[in-house]
Amino acid sequence: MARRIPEPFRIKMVETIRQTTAEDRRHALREAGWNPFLLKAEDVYIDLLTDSGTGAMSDRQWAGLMMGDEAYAGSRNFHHLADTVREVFGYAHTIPTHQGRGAEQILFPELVKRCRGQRPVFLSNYHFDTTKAHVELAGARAVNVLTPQALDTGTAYDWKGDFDLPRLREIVAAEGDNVAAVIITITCNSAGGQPVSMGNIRAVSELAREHGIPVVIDAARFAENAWFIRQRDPAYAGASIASIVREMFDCGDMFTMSAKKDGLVNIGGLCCFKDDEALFRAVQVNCVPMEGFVTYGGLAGRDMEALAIGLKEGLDDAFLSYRIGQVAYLGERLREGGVPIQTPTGGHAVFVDARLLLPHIPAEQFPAHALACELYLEGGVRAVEIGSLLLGRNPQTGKQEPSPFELMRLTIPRRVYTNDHMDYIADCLIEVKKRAGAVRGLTFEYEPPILRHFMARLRPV
Ligand code: P71
Repeated sequence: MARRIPEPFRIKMVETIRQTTAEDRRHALREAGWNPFLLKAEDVYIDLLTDSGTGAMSDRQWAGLMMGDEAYAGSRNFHHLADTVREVFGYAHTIPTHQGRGAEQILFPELVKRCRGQRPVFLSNYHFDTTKAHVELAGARAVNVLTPQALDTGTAYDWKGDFDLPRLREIVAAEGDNVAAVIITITCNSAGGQPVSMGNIRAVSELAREHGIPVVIDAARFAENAWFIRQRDPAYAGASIASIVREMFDCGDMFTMSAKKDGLVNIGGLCCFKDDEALFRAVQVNCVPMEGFVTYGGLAGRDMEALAIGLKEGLDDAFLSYRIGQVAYLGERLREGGVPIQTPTGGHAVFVDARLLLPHIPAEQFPAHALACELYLEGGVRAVEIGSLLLGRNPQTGKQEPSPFELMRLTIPRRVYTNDHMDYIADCLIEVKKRAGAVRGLTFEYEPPILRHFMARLRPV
């Protein structure tokens, strides 16, 4: 087993978390309709629902909060943020937003308006669920063009976030003017926090440029992607994270970002443009009624200050090596314990393959969700399903969409839990594995019509 990388920080403030009894947890889960989303956070011991907005800010970021300039327009913190974006990404124009989906809702309608075809389509390695929702709200289609290597969780491949390039070429040729944009999601969340290689980013960008298609980067986990490139691509072995980030973003025309991940803040997003001033102005117009005036976009001045600081802290070598190392350590413990996971382990989470762990539970009884419930009952650990429950039904036919994965995501917040917490999580899941055969599938008691996973109520079959 690889040596653990100790936390590159010391702890100045602590927040008590409460362990519960098995009886407490049974009661809480029943009350929550067998849906971890509906649990009270206080009934959770270790919360791995998401890495989004759940990280710990540094002393420097907290100090930045005190420097908030709460002017309605043109605050000093906005300018600090825009300068930081220019420095880190090389993009001239910045619009702050309240979070990632805020950026999506003001950008995508403009890309659809500019699309020359009659049936606009967005092509991505994999659209995250809010991204797909905003593509569809803008009246376009969302098509995923992920490398097939990502689907085989048991076989290691360095770049499971890559686009399937031959397939992308075919679709671009067939769709012609309908292609509104290509969205490169780094890292690829839905495939298991998997990186996209620099070669793939460059090839996708060149193909798009040949056809006059705009390239959007969905940048939520951009620093983790850069770290993987340095780790796995010998051409970048000696490169700085900052230089890899610049090279990745040189391949894009604009980016949307949920800053709640690698931006190391609890709230915030960005919508930025390299040099397309006309598009930037058009998106600014959308920002005002949807997010707020163009120099705050739904954020307080102090939030923008914390983000300006966080964007640069997130590039730190020692931090990234520890961060991704911690997730990898949890992955290794689970693999050693015989728990099947997406291999290699992702940047922000370990994705457990519930199809392999609970083969007796069919997709329509949501094996990964059943596993998440069982893990909560075992030790108060809250994970999240990324599978059939999340994917939902086809809105036209009402039939369950076939999901390429049935994964349970153990998402690790940044700088929050220690390596001892990782051991606890692994011990709990290995315990659940021992009784895997007895875990039962789930069926709906209440199924909401859209985004059902958030509010659904279920019961064991
Ligand atoms: C994640 C999330 C946030 C989430 C979503 C659903 C349930 C719980 C938590 C958000 C992303 C993302 C990518 C690649 C855009 C967004 C939207 N991820 N792109 O993974 O991963 O950003 O949440 O700030 O609006 O848990 P937003």
